[in-house]
Amino acid sequence: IRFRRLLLTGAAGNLGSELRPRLKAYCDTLRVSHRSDDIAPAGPGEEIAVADLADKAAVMAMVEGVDAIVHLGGVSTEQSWEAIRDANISGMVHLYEAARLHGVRRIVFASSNHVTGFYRQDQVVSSRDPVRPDGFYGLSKAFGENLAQLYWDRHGLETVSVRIGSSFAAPRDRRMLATWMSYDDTERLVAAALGAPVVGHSIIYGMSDNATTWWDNTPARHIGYRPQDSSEVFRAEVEARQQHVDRGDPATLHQGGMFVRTGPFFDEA
Ligand code: NAI
Ligand code: 15L
Repeated sequence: IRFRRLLLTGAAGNLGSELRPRLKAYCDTLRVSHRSDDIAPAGPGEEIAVADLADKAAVMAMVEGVDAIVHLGGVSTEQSWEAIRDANISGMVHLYEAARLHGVRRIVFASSNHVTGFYRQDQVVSSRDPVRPDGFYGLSKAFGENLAQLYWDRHGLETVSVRIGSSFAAPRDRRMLATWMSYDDTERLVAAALGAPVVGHSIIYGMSDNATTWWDNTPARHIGYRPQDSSEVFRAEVEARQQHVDRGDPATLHQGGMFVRTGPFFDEA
């Protein structure tokens, strides 16, 4: 797969900084976007687009002329409703409207495992199960997935919604032994999502080939993602570091971990 111009939003974030150099292999020009100009300057084959997702006109300009989008921008943790609404609700509508009007072919949307965070850790769920968001953040990602479905059904704009588990250099705790996705596997998944011939709106969980898992990716087999890493190599070190397991803690019992009891909700803000 090779696009003429690929847009990466959230390019200055944790995952964006990791994917930015890697995505150049898949396009002639990588347009990297961030909400402010606090982003590393454009390198060879790159161009910068500054846009706050809440700013409809700026998003429209950001999307003009691109063939496909890897959408990582947005609020990535449980924050105030207003911040989540602006970036993940309004921002998603701005992005999809801009994509429709500018004829973008496909979007890879960074959804989150927190769409189903209130399932328990002794359940294995698939994208066919009903959503059970663990907060406003997870709910906003469920909205994003539904928006993507609408734009496929109504306008033929394709999306792969990736319910990313934990994409970090290494798993940080016991929970992440199940949810971890290596950066190399993250690149493999994004490449598969961009390159699969037909995706409509597909939902896939973003995880490595971990020994323990809460997610069944069978419904997304057509994307052709084959993880090659596993969290197992970190298990001994993680379990030694975190010896105590509190089974009375909702964060231990549910897939969303700490997110199931992290505010702010209105009365705690
Ligand atoms: P991050 O918080 O480091 O990056 C998100 C970027 O979006 C930040 O640079 C932030 O400034 C930007 N942003 C926030 N509000 C914005 C707005 N209104 N307009 C424009 N930009 C805005 O998060 P990370 O870890 O890089 O995640 C990237 C994406 O993947 C996020 O959408 C996150 O929800 C999703 N994700 C990441 C996971 C992970 O393990 N890293 C797990 C699940 C989902
Ligand atoms: C997410 O959705 C967050 O963006 C990320 O920071 C991690 O906390 C991840 O989920 C996780 O569940 O580990």
